[in-house]
Formats: sequence, C-alpha cells, structure tokens
Amino acid sequence: MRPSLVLAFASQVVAAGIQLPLVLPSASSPAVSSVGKPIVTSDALQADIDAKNLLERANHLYELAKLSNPDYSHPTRVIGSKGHVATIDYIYSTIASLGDYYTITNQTFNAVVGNVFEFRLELGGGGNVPKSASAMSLTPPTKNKGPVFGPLVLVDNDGCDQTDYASNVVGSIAFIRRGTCTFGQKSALAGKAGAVAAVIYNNGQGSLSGTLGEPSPDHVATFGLSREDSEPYIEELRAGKTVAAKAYIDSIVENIKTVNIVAQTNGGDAENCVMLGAHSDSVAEGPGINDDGSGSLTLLEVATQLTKYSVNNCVRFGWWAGEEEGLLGSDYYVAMLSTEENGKIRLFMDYDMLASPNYANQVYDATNEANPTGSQELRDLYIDFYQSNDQNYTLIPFDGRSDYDAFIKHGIPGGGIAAGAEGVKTKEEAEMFGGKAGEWFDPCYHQLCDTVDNLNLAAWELNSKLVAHSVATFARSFDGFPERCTVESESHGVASYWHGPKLVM
Ligand code: DPN
Ligand code: ZN
Repeated sequence: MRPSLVLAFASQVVAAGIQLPLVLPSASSPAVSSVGKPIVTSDALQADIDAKNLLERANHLYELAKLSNPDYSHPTRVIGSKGHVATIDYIYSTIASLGDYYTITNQTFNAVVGNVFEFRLELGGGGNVPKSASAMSLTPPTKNKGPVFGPLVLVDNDGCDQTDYASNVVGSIAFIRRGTCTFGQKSALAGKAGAVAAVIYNNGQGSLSGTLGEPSPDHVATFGLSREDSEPYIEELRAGKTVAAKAYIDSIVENIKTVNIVAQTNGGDAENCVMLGAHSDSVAEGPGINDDGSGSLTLLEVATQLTKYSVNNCVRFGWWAGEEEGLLGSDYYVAMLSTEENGKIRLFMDYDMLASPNYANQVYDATNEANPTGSQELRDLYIDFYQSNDQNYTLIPFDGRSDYDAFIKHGIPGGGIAAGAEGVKTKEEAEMFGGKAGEWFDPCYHQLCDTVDNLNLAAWELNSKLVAHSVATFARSFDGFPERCTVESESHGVASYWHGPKLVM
C-alpha cells in the first residue's frame, strides 16, 4: 500500500484498517473457465433475465432480513445485523457455487455505526420544543446521556472557522447557520470552542437532517433545525436577548467490522475490466428489498447467467457494505486501489434501486465535462437502451448520492440508473411512466415496508435487462469507449452536498 493512499483514505472515510488484502484474480485460478462457451451477446444475456428468478431471490432475501428480528424487532439488513451477515453469506455462496468462473474476494473493513435512541431540544424560557428538531446521524450523546443547559449563542458567519466562535460559546448551545462546510466540521469547531451542544439551522426551506460523518473526539451532540423554527430565536438573539436552551441526546457511536464482496471473471482481459456495483446493506429501519436488494440481486442473477458465456474483457462485480452509513464500502475499496489497479477499471456502473413501485427510468446525467471521460458514453448507452425499448427516461443529477462517488472522484468513468427514491413523481412523469403523480417513486424508501411487495417486477425485469446489456456490451468490447486517463489528471474532488443518502453539508 502506498503512503499517499493511506493518507487519502484516512481523510476520506470513516473506516480504517484492512484485515484482508485486496486480492485480484489469484494466480492459482484456472486461466479461463469459459473455454468453449459462446462469446456473450447482449441479446442472449438479456434473454436470460427473468422476473421469476429475481422474485425468488427477493423472497429469499426477505427471509434473511428476518434473521435480525430478535435484535431489531423487525427485518433489516443494516451493517452489523444478522440479516446483513446472512446477505453477505448468500452473495458469497452463490458466486462460489458457480465454480471457477469467478475469483471472489472478501474485503473486511472497520465501520462506524450510530444509533440515536432519544433526543429532545427545548428553546426559550417556556421550554418550547421545536417540531423540526432532529438529532444528526453519528452524533455523540450529550454529557452522561443526560440533559445539558446553556444559553443559545449565535455563531458568526457559517461557523466554519474557529474565530466564528466567540468566547461566550463556552458552556453554551451553539446556534450555527448551515452552509460552506460540513455539519461534522461545525460540530467539531463548536466542541473545541467549549459548547455543550450545537444546533445547525437551515438556510433553505424545510427541516434539516443529516450526518456528522467521520466521528471526531471534538464533536458535540448536534441537532438540525428548520429555518422557520429558528427565525424567532435568531431575532431575539440579534436584539441582544438571552435565550435559554436545554438539549438532550441519548445515542451511541460504535465501531464494527463489515465486508465488501468482489467477484471477477477469470476469463477476459484482466487489464481492462468493466465493473458494476450495488450495495448489500439496508438502513436499520427496514429490510431494504428495493434499496438495494433489487440491485444486489440483479448483479447476482447477471453474474449467474454470465457463466454460460465467455468474455473478451474481464467483468468485476462489487457488493458494497455500509452505503447507507455514507458510502463506506465503495469509498474504502477505491481508496485501497493502487494506481495500477485503478487503471484497470475502464468504467464503473452503479445499480441502486431498480424496482421502485412508482418508478421512473432515471439515468444519471453524467457528462464528460464534469466527470471522467467515458461517463457520458455510458450515460448515452443507457439512453439508447431505453429508447430502443420504446421507454421514456429522465436524467437525474449525478450528485454523489450513491456508490459511484469514489470512482468518479478517483478518475474512473461512472454512471448508472435508478428507478427512484424519495423524489416526488411529477404529472409529466406520470404521463411518461404511469404510476401516481404527487407520490414518491418509492413510498417505502428507507422504511419497514420496503419488502417484496414494494417491488415493481416489470420495471425490475427491464432494468435487469439493461444491466445485462451494459455488462455484455463491455464484456465483448471497449471499441469506441474512451481510453482511461491517469488518476491524477482525472480527479474530480469537488465538494458536494451529498455523500451517500444523507446530507453532509
Ligand atoms: N438508494 C439511495 C440510498 O441508498 O439511500 C440513494 C439514492 C437516492 C440513490 C436517490 C439515487 C437516487
Ligand atoms: Zn441505495
């Protein structure tokens, strides 16, 4: 491992330490297990995709999620749960059962998980409890997991510099405007300045919930609050009045180990790989059968069907853990790649949520202008697929909300599709795709009801055929697809509001 990678890793992700080296095709693997098989074609691999097989896998996955019931009182596949361990086992054993077609690698890493059990914020002498108050994910508890008291103190500017925290922040509850830097940075600066808790208020519409991200010993218990709920107190503070406040958070932040699984074909040019990924974990609140059981199972099914064929280029599948905690697994995987290994990945395709019940055919609007060259060619492949299947599609922001983020930030062309999460379907979209305008694409997003009943099988089958098409296309040839540029010349380190499913800024 090169020192520069260690540094890059340490500053980027929550997790640290690796138990198993990243092993790419082992020397002992048979060189080609696909000898004598026909070369894969898009039509053939697409024809192998059947909703019946996908549904069978989804039913099995739900049974695995139920293994968490004794600990969580409901089905979940959140990292650290029995349901997630069983998911990892299922993926591993399915690929292992395919014999020597793939080389499988387990990549274990440390992850931080948090749980907020209870919280309460009271503002003003009358003990007003603002409705929009939420505890940030990965927040530490208040002192001794009990209530703390202090005057609310308005922090200067956006609270991104230590000098924004005047001496009267000591012993106070720091009141900080959203913007410019991450929630985690604000919380740490407030803690360093001696605040007993922090409240970050929105500068835009609506409530504010997000994550502090990588834990720091300087973090203090931190809440998010809407602008509407904040305004009366900001006015009082600006008028020189004192606002008493009480904060309480009972939470834990703990370290666990979890696992990425990577399977690579033993056949095909190992210097030129097409890579695709999905996340194996769910949120704690539910079983995550659409998010991202659908993507994970599609990859498993495509990997299974692919074994009927030979490939010209290597195909590498990744199942990431800890996506819901902030893209931990994919961040870790990419950070651990040497420059040489990075250069072997010609492109990365992200498949997260393929079966949303009130679906839209969403293609990430990954342009070459803003992303590594080749991202746009991939985007256009998806557009062509939907068009040639007489399907409408929409372009959605490529903004760091899923596991493609680390790849594009490290120079690897990326893209993907999704069927939609908590976005609201417009009237135009209802005309394009059917379904209900005014409702979420996935009304069970991050909830207990993300079960097998939450899947749109027709959308899932079509999107799985799209996945098959993308795999077959690049497994056959990279002709016309841009060559990889060096990691350095193609790094895209622009800060974004999202890093995974939670706001960080
Ligand atoms: N699949 C969502 C999650 O893991 O929480 C993230 C996501 C949301 C991805 C919206 C795409 C669009
Ligand atoms: Zn997801």
